[in-house]
Amino acid sequence: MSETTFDIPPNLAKKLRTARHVAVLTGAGVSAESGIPTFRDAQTGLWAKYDPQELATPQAFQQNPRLVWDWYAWRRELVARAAPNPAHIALAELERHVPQYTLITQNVDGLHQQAGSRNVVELHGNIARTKCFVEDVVVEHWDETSDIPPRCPHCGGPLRPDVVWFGERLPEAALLAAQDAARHCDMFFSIGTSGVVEPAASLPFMALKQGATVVIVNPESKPSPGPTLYGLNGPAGTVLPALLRAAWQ
Ligand code: BV8
Repeated sequence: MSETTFDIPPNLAKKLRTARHVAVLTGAGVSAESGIPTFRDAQTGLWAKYDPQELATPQAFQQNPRLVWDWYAWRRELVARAAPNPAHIALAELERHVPQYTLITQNVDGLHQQAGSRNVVELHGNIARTKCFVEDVVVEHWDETSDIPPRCPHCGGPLRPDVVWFGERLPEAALLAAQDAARHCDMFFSIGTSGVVEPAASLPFMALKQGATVVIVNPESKPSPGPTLYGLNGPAGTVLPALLRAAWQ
């Protein structure tokens, strides 16, 4: 089967080969080729009529906890059936080539860790973790009753996914680590994100401002030839393996 290739600008490959500190920000587009719909894709099937920005909020959970719990249960099912794709695998391999590497993700699917990435900064939490809505502590075991959402075994409050909803603070340590990486890296990759949601969306600009080379990987990105801003407009599952081949083979 012919390997789908992508033309990587030679000077970009050279920059990556000699980079000291690489930071990467990923969004839903990196998991699209694993079969997980992005936020911009219409939510499929049962959920087509809901807007994620409406459901991923504390208000929606308080108004209709069952609906929000069921939406996440559906997404957890999708994630459980998904496997890392060549984009996740290339990003795990990149970590082995670069002296200092920070992988920052907006995704909550845990696929970067499944692909072997070690230093992963989860800005928006992880759908596989569950926490108490009242005590805000992670809960690992609870009695499966007819209650939906299930109840916290400590206080009886409703359980919720351990993800950051709109209007909620990001985990302090994760945000600080991401901003520190953006401020000190010499290359910053923004991969598979529409760059709308703050404060993640500001990270590439922080990197550009301090003189890092910024590379946008997105089928919708405008191609741009560098030298400090590159647009590689193709799917991450094709572009990233081609980038690693160009730099190290
Ligand atoms: C906060 C977890 C403050 C839950 C998510 C400043 C200005 C304006 C608004 C704000 C602001 N500051 C804060 C806000 C409000 C809000 C916000 O940003 N709103 C937006 C809508 C304007 N931000 C917040 O509320 C944040 N909290 O700031 O708190 C605060 C301070 C003090 C006290 C209290 C509060 C919290 C934001 C986190 C929300 N949680 N996720 C869950 O998953 O259910 S956000 C969620 O949506 C994702 O995590 C992600 O961040 C975002 C979706 O974006 P993408 O990942 O980019 O996905 P998208 O579908 O949009 O795009 C996919 C891209 O991939 C596309 O470009 C496509 O072309 C591309 N693509 C497709 N296929 C491929 C591909 N690319 C490569 N390869 C492919 N194959």
